[in-house]
Amino acid sequence: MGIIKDTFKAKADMVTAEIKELLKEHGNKVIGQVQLSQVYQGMRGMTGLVTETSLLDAQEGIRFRGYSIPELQSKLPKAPKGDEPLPEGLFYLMLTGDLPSEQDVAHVTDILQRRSHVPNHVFATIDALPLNTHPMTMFVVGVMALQTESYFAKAYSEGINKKDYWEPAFDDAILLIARLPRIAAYIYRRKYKNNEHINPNGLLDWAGNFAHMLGYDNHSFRELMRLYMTIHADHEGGNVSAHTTHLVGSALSDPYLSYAAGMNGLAGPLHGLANQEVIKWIFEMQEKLGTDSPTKEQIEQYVKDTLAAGKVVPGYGHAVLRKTDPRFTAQMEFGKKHLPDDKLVNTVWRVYETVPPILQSLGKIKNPWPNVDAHSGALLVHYGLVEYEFYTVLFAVSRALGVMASLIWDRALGLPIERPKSITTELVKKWLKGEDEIWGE
Ligand code: CMX
Repeated sequence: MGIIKDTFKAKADMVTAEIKELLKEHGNKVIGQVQLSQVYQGMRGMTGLVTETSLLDAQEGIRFRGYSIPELQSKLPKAPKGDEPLPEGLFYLMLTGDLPSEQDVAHVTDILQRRSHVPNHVFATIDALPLNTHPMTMFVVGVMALQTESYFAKAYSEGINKKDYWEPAFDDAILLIARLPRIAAYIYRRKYKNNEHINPNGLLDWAGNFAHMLGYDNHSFRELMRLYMTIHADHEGGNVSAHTTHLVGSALSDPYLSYAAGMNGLAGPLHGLANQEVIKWIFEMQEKLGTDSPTKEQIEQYVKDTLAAGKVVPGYGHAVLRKTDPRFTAQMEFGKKHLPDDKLVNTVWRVYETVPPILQSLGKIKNPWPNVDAHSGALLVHYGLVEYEFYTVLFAVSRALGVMASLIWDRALGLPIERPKSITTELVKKWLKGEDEIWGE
């Protein structure tokens, strides 16, 4: 794996030295204040983690090592005759901090291809699950079965020096990323396509080959997968999937265990599963209204009915973002370019015109704008990938790029086991009366 590993190691040594210096000089600087409401409300806005790979700005959206999504679309290498970035390039960028050359990306593609063979017991384990198992459950079970391959777990049991943790973590991460498309495609073809599997095409890039193994082999679907795998890869460190991967990894659970834990979080409807919920919600709306092109007035009523039933409008809102998610916009641009007349995509755009003012009028929602999940399903349906329960698996394959790059950094930086302090309401009440103290005040 030579080049990328050496590049990473040199970078990691430099950053480790920088952090050591930084903490020596500024380690006791106060970063912010914590309010009681934050402790009860999901630690929102509380800074407590370091994640090197990307940073989220509430107004601007995500930046990967400083680059916005449109910048990535113009600066990252592309497939032949392609316009969308190759996600391997984003992985290189997140891992090393540097924009890759065409050659760097070809190197990553090559590394992934060479390691993409999935052992048979993984397929056998997935096959043991009933066909009605949710694809995300099959996916996580598949990842857990693959854990038998962990270099990290083996090296730890053999007594590895802590300075070297990063190396087997690196090897595990690469192997996992290389194999996930095959596992995901296997689940898709098993569950929805009569168990008729498609062999990998070793001449294609990572996302192009994934599209091929899923059975969608035209140029624009491959382009969609390259874009999709790029924009879903990372969203800084505090979201449930990234944070869980980091947290579980901090116990020195190996990358397979950590990633599987993170993906169990991605499978929640307020996080990654929202992509299936969005399209399900739109299909149900179409069925209820008896039309595949609902008007704005019809959508308005349907949104109000959803809220009155005590449900969320899937695909809208965000814990950090306060504007339309640039990942939504990137998909909208893709739609305008490749499928401007698609009825479902046009419905998504009409929903976009309708939902924000309604959510805003409620007065309690901090972000009425669409997130990444509001758009993705409609594009997939256009190409025939209509089985929406599978959508979160696509998200999960992409998310591996970000959380694995971060996990390698965690081990290289020697980050310790994560262990924040929790309190009881009993203590809070005593503290408010001045009868007790809260540790760390
Ligand atoms: N529809 C209806 N109500 C919503 C809402 C939505 N889309 N978004 C937020 N709210 C409600 C919250 O449930 C909360 O209500 P209560 O006070 O009654 O509990 C209130 O508005 C305030 O919430 P908030 O501070 O604006 O949002 P949070 O940071 O608590 O939650 C999120 C963020 C994403 C979980 C929430 O907006 C949501 O549930 N959205 C719909 C699900 C979704 O699209 N999730 C995907 C997010 C992106 C991803 O991770 O993939």
